[in-house]
Amino acid sequence: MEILKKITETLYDGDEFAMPGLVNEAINAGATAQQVLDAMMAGMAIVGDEFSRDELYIPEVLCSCHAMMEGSKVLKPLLTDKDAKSLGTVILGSVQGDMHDIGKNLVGMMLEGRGLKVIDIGIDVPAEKFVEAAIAHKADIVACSILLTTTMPETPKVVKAFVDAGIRDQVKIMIGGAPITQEFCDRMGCDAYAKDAGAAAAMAVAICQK
Ligand code: B1M
Repeated sequence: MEILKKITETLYDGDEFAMPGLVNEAINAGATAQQVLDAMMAGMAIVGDEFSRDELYIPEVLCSCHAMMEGSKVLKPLLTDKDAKSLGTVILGSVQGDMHDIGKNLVGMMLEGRGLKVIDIGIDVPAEKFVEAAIAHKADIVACSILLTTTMPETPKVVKAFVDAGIRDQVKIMIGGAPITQEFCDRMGCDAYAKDAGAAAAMAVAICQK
């Protein structure tokens, strides 16, 4: 579909003002919310490749992020069902030292879309804050987004914080993000790993239904 190609290009160009109109146009033309999301993510993948080769710089990357966020706002009602009865509660955050939040926000939308209550505690979250939030909200799952190889070592700190608080057996710890693998999840003693937002939502539902 031509409009999806345009969305990928516009995401790459970082035109946050054009994005909502294009997303609506695509939906009206019969594209699904997932197809539109995939088109935006294809643009972000190009941005990521060029960023890693120093062909794009942080201000340009941030323009693409804003375009992604404006597009996501239009998609949110299509990906979530506010009337769904809550299956369980998830504390969601990016680990300490990690400022990336686009993937985390998508995970949050998908979780809500599958009927989970999401408490988003933001970015750069220290291990103890995950514990405090889990206790305060009687959470079933703590979901940590990890985008940098340098923030991967936060994972054992989160696990240890739950052990130290004496509630490790009451909360499932789910991790995900570009550098995370199932092998890393198992080695760190976490309960679940999900590759992307859709898989995270399916995993969270399965955990809460057990
Ligand atoms: Co950053 N950054 N960044 N960055 N950035 C990456 C991650 C990088 C791979 C780019 C690169 O070099 N190719 C690289 C990491 C390399 C590494 O760790 N080995 C990198 C770097 C190095 C950095 C800085 C250190 C750069 C610098 O300052 N020199 C710096 C670090 C800041 C910090 O966090 N302390 C930095 C800064 C930034 C910006 C601020 C410019 C911006 C973030 C803005 C924001 O988030 N509001 C940014 C961006 C945008 C990126 C890239 C280009 C795109 C990330 C993104 O939003 N992708 C990224 C390159 C890339 O990913 N190709 C890059 C789209 C998003 C939908 O995907 O976040 O992967 P993603 O989320 C997916 C899955 O990972 C998964 O589901 C999501 C959707 O399906 N997922 C989960 C995520 N969390 C999950 C949790 C789950 C389950 C699945 O369960 C709990």
